[in-house]
Amino acid sequence: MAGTLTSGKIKTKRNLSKTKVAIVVAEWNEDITGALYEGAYQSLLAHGIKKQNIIRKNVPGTFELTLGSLWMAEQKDVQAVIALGCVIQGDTPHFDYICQAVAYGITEVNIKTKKPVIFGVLTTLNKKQALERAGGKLGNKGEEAALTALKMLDF
Ligand code: DLZ
Repeated sequence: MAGTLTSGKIKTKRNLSKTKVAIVVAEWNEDITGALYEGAYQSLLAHGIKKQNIIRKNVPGTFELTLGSLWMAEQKDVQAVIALGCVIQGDTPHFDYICQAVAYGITEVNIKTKKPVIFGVLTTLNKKQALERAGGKLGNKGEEAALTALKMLDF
């Protein structure tokens, strides 16, 4: 893929041994979001972030990622937040409302808290596309979200 590294290891200037990162995970499509979490978690560990400094919080669905991320980003000792969700298109416009709401919501949390809050939300037409991006043939977008967080921390 052009542009940026989406998997593997990156070099960071910052020493990450004291960096605290929150990962907020939507419970809808848990098989997918669980795999995204694993991708993000393993990547943070591989870059030197300590186990005890990776805080996982669950929210019911992707729509709730905005508030969950805000609560975590407002904590003084949390330096970055990764929001993970998976919205799969159904027969109703619900998909569009959730996707739009969370995209705006997460943007606002970035601006309000001035901390990196990473948009790790899959928005796919079907389950197959989601699986391909959650450890399948197109990689793991959770890992990609972790790398994005690390790059923003290194800004
Ligand atoms: C209601 C709903 C639907 C239809 N689909 C999804 C989905 O594909 N992925 C997801 O994460 N959440 C979904 N939800 C739940 C909403 O995100 C939210 O939890 C509810 O609307 C309650 O606010």
